[in-house]
Amino acid sequence: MAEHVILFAGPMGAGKTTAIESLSEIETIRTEATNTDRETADKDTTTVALDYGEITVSDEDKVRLYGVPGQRRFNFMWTILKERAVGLILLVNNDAADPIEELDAFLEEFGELHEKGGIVVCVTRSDVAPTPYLDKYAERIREVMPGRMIPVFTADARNADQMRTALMSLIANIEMTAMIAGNQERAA
Ligand SMILES: Nc1nc2c(ncn2[C@@H]2O[C@H](COP(=O)(O)OP(=O)(O)OP(=O)(O)O)[C@@H](O)[C@H]2O)c(=O)[nH]1
Ligand SMILES: [Mg+2]
Repeated sequence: MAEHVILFAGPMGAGKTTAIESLSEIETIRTEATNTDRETADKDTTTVALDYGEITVSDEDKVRLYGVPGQRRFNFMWTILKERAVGLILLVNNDAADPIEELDAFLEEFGELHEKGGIVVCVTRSDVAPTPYLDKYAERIREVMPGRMIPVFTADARNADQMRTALMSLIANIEMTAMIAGNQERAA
């Protein structure tokens, strides 16, 4: 049985806690506190340490789902959880003040996870704000991480099927990365 540790990162209100709740087969662990920054995200609570959930895929792979806080003042948790993860689901809410800048900032912070396994970008809340379109995200990814395979999806974090599609795409990438690394080791 293979085990994967997947990180959910992205700006405040992107839907990290919601996505883990949608996907998890177990009752999730949450660390929510009162949200004092309603200007950035108009919701009652915000994550202050982590979210945790689990899902089994293809009957044998257990996937541990960790969410980090979106607020930078809690970024000590980013460092701790980044170490453990082999893949990243980067959620960006399309109604953020500048979602492409958010994409950029989070790729800079978490981009190394591409080399460890893979990254998938999910653009959420595009029903609330239809633009920017996905091509703007793809363009920025090509600029800041040229030559890397980083899929971009539109996804509603509340929708388990959509989040599962993104997760399965990430796991396929992680397994491909592991296979290539294995082949290189055998050839060395
Ligand atoms: N309309 C709409 N709402 C969405 C969508 N995706 C997520 N949401 C909502 O957006 C909010 C996201 O909140 P959280 O899941 O707490 O966001 P988070 O990324 O964990 O935020 P922090 O922990 O504060 O960094 C929730 O109210 C979700 O129900 C979407 O695609 N459309
Ligand atoms: Mg959260």
